Amino acid sequence: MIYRSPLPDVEIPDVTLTEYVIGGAARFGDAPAVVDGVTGETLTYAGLRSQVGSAAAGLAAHGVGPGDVVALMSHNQPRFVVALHAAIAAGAAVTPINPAFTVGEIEKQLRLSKARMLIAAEPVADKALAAAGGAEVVVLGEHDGALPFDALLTRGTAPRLGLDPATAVAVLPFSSGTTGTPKGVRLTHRNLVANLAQTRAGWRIGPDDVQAAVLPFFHIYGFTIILNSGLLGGAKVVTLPRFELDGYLRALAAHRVTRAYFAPPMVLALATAPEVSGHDLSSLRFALCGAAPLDVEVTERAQRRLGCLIRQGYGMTEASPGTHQVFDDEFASTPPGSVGRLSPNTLARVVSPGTDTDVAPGETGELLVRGPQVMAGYLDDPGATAATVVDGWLHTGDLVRVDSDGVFWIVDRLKELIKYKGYQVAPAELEAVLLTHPAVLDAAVVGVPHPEGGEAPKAFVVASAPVTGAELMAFVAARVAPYKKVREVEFVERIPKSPTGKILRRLLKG
Ligand code: AYL
Repeated sequence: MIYRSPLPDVEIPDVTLTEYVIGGAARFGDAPAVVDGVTGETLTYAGLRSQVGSAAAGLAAHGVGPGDVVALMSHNQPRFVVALHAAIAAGAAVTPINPAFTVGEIEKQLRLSKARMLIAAEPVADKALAAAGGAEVVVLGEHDGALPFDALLTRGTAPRLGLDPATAVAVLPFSSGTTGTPKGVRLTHRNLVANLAQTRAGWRIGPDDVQAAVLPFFHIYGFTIILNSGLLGGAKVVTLPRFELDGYLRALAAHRVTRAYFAPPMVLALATAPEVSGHDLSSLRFALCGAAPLDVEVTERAQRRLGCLIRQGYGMTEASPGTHQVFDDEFASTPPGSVGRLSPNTLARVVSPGTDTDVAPGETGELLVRGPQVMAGYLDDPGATAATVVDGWLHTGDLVRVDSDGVFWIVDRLKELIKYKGYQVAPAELEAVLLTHPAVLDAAVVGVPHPEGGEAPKAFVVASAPVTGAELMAFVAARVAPYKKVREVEFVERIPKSPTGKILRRLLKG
């Protein structure tokens, strides 16, 4: 049984991501494209287009071109957008790096992605320089030892490259997928253009819209759904570097935000904090939450306080990311606990996990999706690619149910991935860190419920020498970004494993 979108297929233009997103910017002229919600610094559509063109020319003159990977490590700010599209327009693939990463984590992503340049925000320039190795460091601003990004702005325009959108990789975000450690996800220009065209069919974003962009552009949700969808529609995108409730509410009111994008912890904060009633949020027309499960009761409380419906988005990095949508026209009629219906040009199956057998309609099974937004594959990992995309079907590792209206409900997560505040935490990565501790003989990490994070990593450890849980948590914390921290340790005599050596995580989850 193959499920289809209720919407007709859309045409996918045969252009690069940057041509698609800002090629039409001339139409929006001096309208604001990206506004820094903290400093008020404004980049107009005309300014964005000319800065992207001249920075792309500068990068090309600097030797950056097709086949190169440029890493970009920054919080949300207007310069992120210029650097991103300039590197893409120069023909490079951009690998976004979380600025909260440790030097070791940055080094690893640079090494795996083979990045030749690292463009970093000023506050994380020292980490960038410490991690860079052979990559050249460019800074958004000024910093000793790094080339200022503005030095790349020349009088030129973006080079004409003749890239094939169907095969050239535009963005290389990292995801652990259904198993193992983070891998580069090869998203082509066509994958991303497709997902923007698909998204646009269900959500009308126009020049009158103002999008609040606090969720990071270095994650695929912020990247496609908030930033590039907004620019494509001619909206004003207001950037905030981090979520802090009061500043966020002030930005919503001051900029008359029409479309807000949340992850579950933000909805939880909005549902409970008294501050919400002190702000004029009457401009809000649309609010979306995605990246992790959202409680219906929390949704209802938050939407009452906001005076705006909140519905869920769903997808994954490997699908650019959107596969399901609650369409604008169906916002009120779609139940808040669901993730809506299939986006155009997207097919789905629901199978009995580990098999190719469809479950009966209405039954729970693993979601498989297929469409032009599905990645070209993982970087340098044909084994993981073959296990994840089988005959064109992306295995999501999520358990879902489809109701008789074709509305999908996420029931559970089958894959080992942990989501802390919507961010990916790969158990295999934390297990590898734990195993480097001299007193750790064996370790397994699973997600357990956590009040603010939704879930958080808990480690089961077999010790070979005296060590405390606090010591092990500090050991991991020194080596990974704060959101990946192990927050609980339990000592055990052995880790349950299958005959082939696979950790039986379900047994540990209890
Ligand atoms: P990644 N409910 C439950 N789990 C979810 C949801 C949701 N609404 N959305 C995402 N997930 C989980 O790669 C699910 O396990 O991309 C999925 O496989 O960081 C995994 O997160 C993918 O994590 C939108 C709005 C996509 C948001 C997103 C989030 C993409 C996260 C489309 O319209």
